[in-house]
Amino acid sequence: MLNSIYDNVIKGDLESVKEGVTQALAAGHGSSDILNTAMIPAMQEVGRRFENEECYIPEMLISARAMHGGLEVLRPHLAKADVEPVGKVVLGTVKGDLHDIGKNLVGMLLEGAGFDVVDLGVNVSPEKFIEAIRQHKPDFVGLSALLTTTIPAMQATIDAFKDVGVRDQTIVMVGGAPVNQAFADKIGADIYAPNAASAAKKARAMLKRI
Ligand code: B1M
Repeated sequence: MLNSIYDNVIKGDLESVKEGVTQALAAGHGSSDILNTAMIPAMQEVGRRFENEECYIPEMLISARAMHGGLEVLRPHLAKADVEPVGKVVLGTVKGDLHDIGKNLVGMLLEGAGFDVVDLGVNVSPEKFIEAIRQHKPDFVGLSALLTTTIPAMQATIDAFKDVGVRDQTIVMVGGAPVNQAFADKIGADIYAPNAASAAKKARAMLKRI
């Protein structure tokens, strides 16, 4: 069952992915099992094929669409309803970057951990993050980036927060495949999380400390 979800994400067969995830849940597979053993490895394989020129952007896009469909089926299982919000997060993929699957997953697990999530989407400018900080007064701002060419936008965003005096009003969390702890330290982020589960765990732990 999980193998066919894996194959269908790679093929980009949206309906089969949604059906497969629904059936896997009904058969008792846990949502994180479905994610970590089928869906995420499938996207990694798509990335490997793209790198080796075995597939191209249209194929990546239809796989991403299928992944989104599967994530929507998983959403209620990842995000528990009826939990009092423990804090608020403004989340977005930084300027110049259109990747949102990982960011969406982080959002879902933060919701599951009890956070109220304001998702600004992709290609989010520093100005838009600043506007959202002023409007929503979040406990955290989460910046996601998937490209080595867009991680400098994380630094630019944090610098812009300092320039307008909002840096001290919020905790900044960063993540995404090319990001690591050393980079997070270098740009002055408060938290680096390597994956969505750790983002939710670290966000909760940080709130308990303050
Ligand atoms: Co793009 N892409 N892509 N792509 N794409 C990568 C990232 C790439 C590694 C593929 C490759 O070459 N192997 C490569 C980047 C190379 C590099 O920078 N070194 C790449 C490239 C080059 C590009 C383009 C430049 C291609 C081109 O146009 N020539 C272009 C850029 C467009 C742009 O953004 N301006 C591009 C476009 C696209 C699509 C639009 C076609 C599509 C995105 C669709 C979408 O997201 N809606 C796409 C896809 C699908 C990928 C791959 C195949 C899959 C990404 C993904 O969703 N992974 C990717 C290859 C790969 O990752 N192996 C690739 C699954 C997801 C669950 O993982 O996003 O890593 P991830 O998220 C994880 C963690 O990183 C972390 O938690 C998540 C879940 O555990 N995390 C956070 C993420 N954000 C976080 C935030 C946090 C904390 C943790 O706190 C706030």
